[in-house]
Parts: sequence; C-alpha cells; structure tokens
Amino acid sequence: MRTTQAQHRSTWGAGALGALLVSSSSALAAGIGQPVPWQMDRQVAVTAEAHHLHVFENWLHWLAFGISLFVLVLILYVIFKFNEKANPTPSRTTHNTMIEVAWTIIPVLILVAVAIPSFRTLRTQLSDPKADVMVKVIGHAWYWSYEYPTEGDKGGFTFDANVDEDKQPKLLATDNDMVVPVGKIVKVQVTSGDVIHSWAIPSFGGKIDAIPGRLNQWWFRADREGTYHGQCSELCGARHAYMPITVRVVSEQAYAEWLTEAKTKFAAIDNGARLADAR
Ligand SMILES: [Cu+2]
Repeated sequence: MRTTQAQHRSTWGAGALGALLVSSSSALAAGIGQPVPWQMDRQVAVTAEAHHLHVFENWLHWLAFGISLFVLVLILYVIFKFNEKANPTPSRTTHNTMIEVAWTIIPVLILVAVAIPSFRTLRTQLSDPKADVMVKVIGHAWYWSYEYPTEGDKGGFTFDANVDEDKQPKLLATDNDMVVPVGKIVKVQVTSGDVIHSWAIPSFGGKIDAIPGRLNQWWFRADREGTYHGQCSELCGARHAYMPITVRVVSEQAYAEWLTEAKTKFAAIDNGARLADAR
C-alpha cells in the first residue's frame, strides 16, 4: 500500500514538475506586441532596431556574466592560495609589468567589444531614411492624438486615441488605433500639447519623448503584420497609466482601405496643414 502511494506521489510529482516546466517555459516566452503573464524576456522584435537592441543586450549580459565569473574565480584563488595558513610568508612584490599591461589592455578591448554593437544600434537609430508614411503624434494629458498629413487625395485627417477599458489587453487597447503599412518606413514626429509624455512601443525598440514646443522625430519599419501595444513612458500625471498606444501594422491594401475609411470617419486637419518638411 505504502509503495503504491509513494509511486503515485512520485508520478504525480514528476507530472507536476513537467507541467510546471512546460507552463513556465511557455509563460517565459515573449509576447508579440503585448506582454504576457510571467514574461521574463523582451517582447518579440519586429523592427531592425529592436532586433539590434536585443542582440546587444544579450551580448552585454553574457559579457557581464563572463567578467563576474572571472572575478569570482580570482577571489576564490586568492582566498585558498594566499591565506595565512597556505602562504605564511607573503611576497613583497609591488610591480609586475606583464600584469599591469594586461589589466590595461584587456578592459580597453572589452570597451571596444561593447562599443561596436552599441554604435551599430545608434547608426540604425540616428539614420534618416526617406519616409513612406509620415504621422504626427501628439501627447495630451491623458491620451494621444494622431495626424496623417495630406498627400494628394489621401490623408489630411486627425483623431484621438483614448484608452478603451473594455478591450483586451487590459489598459493597452485604444478606441482608435494608429494604422501603418507593413514593410514601409514610417516616420513619427512627436510633440505634446501640455506636459512631457513619451511615445513607446517595445516591439519596435523605440521610445521618444513628446515635449511641448518641440518636434522629435523617430522612424520604424515593422516587418510583421499585427497589433502592437505600448504605453506613455514619461510620468505625466494622474492618468499616466491610462494613455496606451496601439499601432496596427497591416498590408498595403488594408492600409489604403483604412486611409479611405479614416478620411470620412475622422476630422479633417485645418486647411490641410502639412507636417514639418522632414523628408
Ligand atoms: Cu505619461
């Protein structure tokens, strides 16, 4: 009887452990365009910039892990090799040219190894390619508004995006979404109507401050269709947590259809005002 119970218990234990591992490994997986419960990793990268950032971050973690391990080994070596018992007469050495050269050169090489991917990421971030789509993003306390400039018979409208608390994911969904075409360079010109906000989408690897009286610019090219969520990322007041950002990346055809629909649905921009000429 006891053996059977023990067997049952161990079978149950193994099953539970297996289930836990499976559930935790799937829970640890990053979400696409939104966070998932118990997520430990970044949200899936859908732009080159986000991808570069993730590679850079992983590289830094491994580098820091290697350095920490090396220091730990050195400390243990000193503790066991040079304690009073093992080494009763300490050496009086104060200089060692080889070691001094090494501990100067090696940190320099480490910094170079950090600088290379860092500059590569910066180059992507600071490059200024020709825009396929321009959108002006304005932060307000506490919602975002978007302006699509007039281009021929397209664009020329503006709309507000407020949090929609009935939609999922909770506090990340908006009543009106910003819509952009997949695989196209989208430039956002970001400003604010009141206090400083920050427009951020984790999956795009970008975050840019919305500052009153200033026009900040950033670009992204999403290479996967989907709905991507972000939040205001600059503490801006009482409802800071309630001004999410939702960007829908759709096919070029769906984008054209949305433009036509949006033009009739949303308010026209006064006099067809144009954005700052940044192309
Ligand atoms: Cu905010």
